[in-house]
Amino acid sequence: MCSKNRSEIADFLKLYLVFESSMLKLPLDEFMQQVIDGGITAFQLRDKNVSARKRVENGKKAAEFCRGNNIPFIANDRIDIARILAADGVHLGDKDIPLDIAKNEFGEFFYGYSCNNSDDVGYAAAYGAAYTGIGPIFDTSTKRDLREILDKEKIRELTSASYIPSVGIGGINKTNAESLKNTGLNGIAVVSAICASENPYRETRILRELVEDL
Ligand code: TZP
Ligand code: MG
Repeated sequence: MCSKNRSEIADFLKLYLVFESSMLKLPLDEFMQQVIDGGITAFQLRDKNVSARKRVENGKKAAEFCRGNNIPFIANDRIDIARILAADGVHLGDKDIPLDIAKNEFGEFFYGYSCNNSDDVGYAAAYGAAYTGIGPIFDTSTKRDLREILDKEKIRELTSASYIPSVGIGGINKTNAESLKNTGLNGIAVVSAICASENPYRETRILRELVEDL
């Protein structure tokens, strides 16, 4: 657990890995070592395709790697799991526990909030989200019930609607990451581009280089 200022948050959003163990081509330990060596800047335990028990088991291992390498560890949706794993942050969306209630009851975490429109950004700002996840940026099969895909103009509108640092998500990979220049995003969040890779180290390195001059 730790508190972070705005510029620290903006820095760690550069290359934010959102983890799904069901996609991995390597054992978890090897995968974690590769993505850390490759240069991820934040880690989110999403892991929606496994039981809560397995998610906690995976999260324990992943959190150890993160903690040993100064990578913020964020839990998706589940504040109970965040607490069990002593996460730094929790990521919530419009179907999850409301941000204001979560912040009041579980104030030890910083909070990220998923945004698809200006109402979401207004809500994130009103209730003190530390960062916003803006998307989907491109089409993706990783998430069901995908919201409206955002064009560059819309992304710019949402990033400039508040001072909250923001990370883009949805279908981002090495072929399209560069197109996000000048959108106001502080970084990219990826699931399949890294999790489903045969060579997570190489994939992470390439993406990290691409986002250096976002
Ligand atoms: N939220 C919006 S799109 C998405 C989430 C969690 C999935 C992104 O996955 P991928 O594999 O990087 O397209
Ligand atoms: Mg959620």
